[in-house]
Amino acid sequence: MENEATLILIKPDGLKKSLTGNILTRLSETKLEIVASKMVRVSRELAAVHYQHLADKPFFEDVLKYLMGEFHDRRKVMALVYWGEGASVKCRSLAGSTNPEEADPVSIRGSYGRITTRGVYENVIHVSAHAQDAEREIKLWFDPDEIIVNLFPTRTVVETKEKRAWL
Ligand code: IDP
Ligand code: MG
Repeated sequence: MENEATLILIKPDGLKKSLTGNILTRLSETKLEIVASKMVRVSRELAAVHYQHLADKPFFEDVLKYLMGEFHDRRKVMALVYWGEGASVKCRSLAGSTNPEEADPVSIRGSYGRITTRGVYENVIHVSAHAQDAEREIKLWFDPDEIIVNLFPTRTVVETKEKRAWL
């Protein structure tokens, strides 16, 4: 297997249930390297582009609200990039199936996920499906300078954008 990167999101239910430590411990079994991490307040636009492949599904709206934290009073997710051999396959295997009731009971989703009465699969984490999806998703969630290795080709841009600085 080749070295590749995968995007992990600890979704708002994972944060609210205080599962960050458990999830990171489980993922450490992969021996992959964490090359980026941050907390993100998820805009509707970001959620919609992230889940663009579900746009025609009846649960699309609820999945956006879920990722934005509207069901959990936690308007944030933890985003991480894991890097190494077979990163997506290894992390998805630990995550378990999309439907938490069908997921292996000892997988992360099988252990901690649920289907809500609204029908949303609250499955605690996101893992990119494969290297190609991972590239699209990592570029969506992270800037090159937020990742400590060079994953993809970059260009230099001159920005004049205002930003906050410490007083
Ligand atoms: P994945 O997260 O395992 O890659 P996707 O098909 O990409 O699965 O779906 C993205 C997310 O949308 C899932 O993690 C889950 O939260 C939600 N979802 C997917 N399919 C369903 C469904 O049939 N009903 C309700 N929610 C779903
Ligand atoms: Mg997916």
